Amino acid sequence: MVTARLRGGTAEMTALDIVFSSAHGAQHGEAELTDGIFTPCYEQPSRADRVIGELRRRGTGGVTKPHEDGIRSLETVHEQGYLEFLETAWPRWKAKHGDRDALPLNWRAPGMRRDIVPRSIDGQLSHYSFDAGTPITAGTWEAALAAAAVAASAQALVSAGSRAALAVSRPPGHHAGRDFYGGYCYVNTAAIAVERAREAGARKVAVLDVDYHHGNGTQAVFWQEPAVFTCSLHADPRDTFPFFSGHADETADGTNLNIPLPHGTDWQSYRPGLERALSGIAGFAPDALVVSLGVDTWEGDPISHFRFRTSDYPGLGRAIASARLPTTFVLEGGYGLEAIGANVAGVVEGFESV
Ligand code: SP5
Ligand code: ZN
Repeated sequence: MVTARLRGGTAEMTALDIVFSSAHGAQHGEAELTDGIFTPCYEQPSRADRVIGELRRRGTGGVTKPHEDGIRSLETVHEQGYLEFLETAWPRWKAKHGDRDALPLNWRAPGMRRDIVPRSIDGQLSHYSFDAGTPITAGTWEAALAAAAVAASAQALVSAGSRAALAVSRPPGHHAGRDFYGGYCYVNTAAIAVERAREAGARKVAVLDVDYHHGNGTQAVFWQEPAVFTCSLHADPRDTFPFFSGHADETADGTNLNIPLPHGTDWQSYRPGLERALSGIAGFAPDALVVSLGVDTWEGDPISHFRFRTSDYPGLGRAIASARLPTTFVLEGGYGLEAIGANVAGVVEGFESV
């Protein structure tokens, strides 16, 4: 059974458990389609390398390699047919089209068939994806397996009694559903952490998603699961990707809370929404918390429109710590390479300071 470790009034300087695998580097996409052109992928290996480099430089926590099995972790969240697709997509694509990244070209319109899984790799890319920003590459499966193992391992450490852990996992996960990928995400690492917590005895788990984008995949995975409360603060999907999910009226009978915010939101204007989210979580009274930690809320992020400063992130971490729950942070977005390390470190150091 997971129990919140109660802390006294004094700051307790237990180092954070950090889990990292260099296998994330196997996912190295060439280009995504954005603004009408192919642009080098924003989601690139240097992101996680910068984060782990900064955490090591600061000595924020002890870094370990994953000790949980990637496949087994994936099977707790994703459909078997989807996993088989993901594992075989690259060799099938390469045999047909050569050694360049696999991207889909079309998607179903309303009224078209959902019940038919196409036979061809091209049709399957269309069937299982929802955007043209998420290339399948030679290393996608290896990296996705590693990301799953990293997230499950971080949660396993928390479920075993650690106060908090950080999964420095890549590629990110919160846009991926049980049987779809998109938004730079192939497997849902936060959902994997949730299921790992439940395996260890947590009866109720909350997810707090602070990435700039709505966590549509996580919301979809747990939409019909009353034991998991999902909550996301994000840029209003009327303006921003993923557009078709993340609106305030998506409540799942009270087990989902979306807080859409306007472009230009800064830390001060974010705080009331965060308080609402934390109240929602407190009302749900979970045994554990999983945080989808995206730092694409940073003012210099190349694809986003919030205005967090690097000096704001420790305050975000302190606010999350006020939930007084065993907490697993899973890395999501954040594309400003010069600040991604400092911003992630700021959150977890702020958390640890409470
Ligand atoms: C995990 C995560 O943060 N995924 C984000 C996926 C966003 N995909 C759409 C990005 C569109 C960016 N277009 C702006 C380019 C700047 N000119
Ligand atoms: Zn994002």
